[in-house]
Amino acid sequence: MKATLMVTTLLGASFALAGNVTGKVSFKGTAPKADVVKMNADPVCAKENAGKKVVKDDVVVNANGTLANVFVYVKEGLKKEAIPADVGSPVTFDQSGCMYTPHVLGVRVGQKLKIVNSDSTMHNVHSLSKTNPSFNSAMPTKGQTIEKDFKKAEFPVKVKCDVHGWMAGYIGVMEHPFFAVSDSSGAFSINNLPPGDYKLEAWHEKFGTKMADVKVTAAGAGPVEFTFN
Ligand SMILES: [Cu+2]
Repeated sequence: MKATLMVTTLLGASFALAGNVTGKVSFKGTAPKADVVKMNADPVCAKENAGKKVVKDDVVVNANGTLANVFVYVKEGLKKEAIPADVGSPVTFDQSGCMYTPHVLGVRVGQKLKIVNSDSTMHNVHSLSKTNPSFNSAMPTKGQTIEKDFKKAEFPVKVKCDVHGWMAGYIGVMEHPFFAVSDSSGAFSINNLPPGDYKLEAWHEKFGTKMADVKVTAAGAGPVEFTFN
C-alpha cells in the first residue's frame, strides 16, 4: 500500500512540556470494514462476549479519523547516557474476553512482562520472537499470571494464542523508554526526552512504517503528525 507521510512540527508550541514529544496518528481514506470475530469455536469465549460485537483488532480506525495501536518510538539520535538505568515496573499483557489487552505494547529490555489470563478458558501465549528465545506457555486457569522478560531489543515481536486463531498482539522490546502507542484518539506521547535531534518511527502491523524528524529543545517539541492511508 502506497502511503504518503505528512509531518508537522511546530517548535515551541506552548502546550508541549519540555522534553515531551506529543502527536497523533491520522488515517486518510476509507477505513477497512472491521470483521466481527467469530468465537463460536470456544463456547467460553463466546459466552464472555455475549451481546457484544467484538471486531478484529488488526486495524482500529478511531471515530475521529485517527489510527490506534501504532507503535511510535525513537529509532535514531538517542545518546546512551540518556537512557535511564531503571527499567520500570512490570507491564501487564492481559488475555481478557479472548482478546489481548493491550493489542500493542512496549517493554524495555529486562523489564518484566506480566502475562495474565482473565478468562475461564485455556490460552496458550506464544511469542514468535527471533532475536530472543521464543516462549510458548499454556495458561489454563483464570487469574493465572506468568512473568517473562526479554534480554535483547527486538521489534516487533508477534504474540499469538495457539488455541484461538484470532488472538494476536505485538510487543516492542526497546533498549530505552522512549516509545508510545497511539490510543483511542490517535494520540501518543513520548515523555522526558532529552534535547536533541531524533528520528521517530511509527509502525502499524498492516500499514508498515513512517519516519519523522523531531527536534527537542529545552522548550520541548511541538506536535508530530503521522499519516497512514
Ligand atoms: Cu487464547
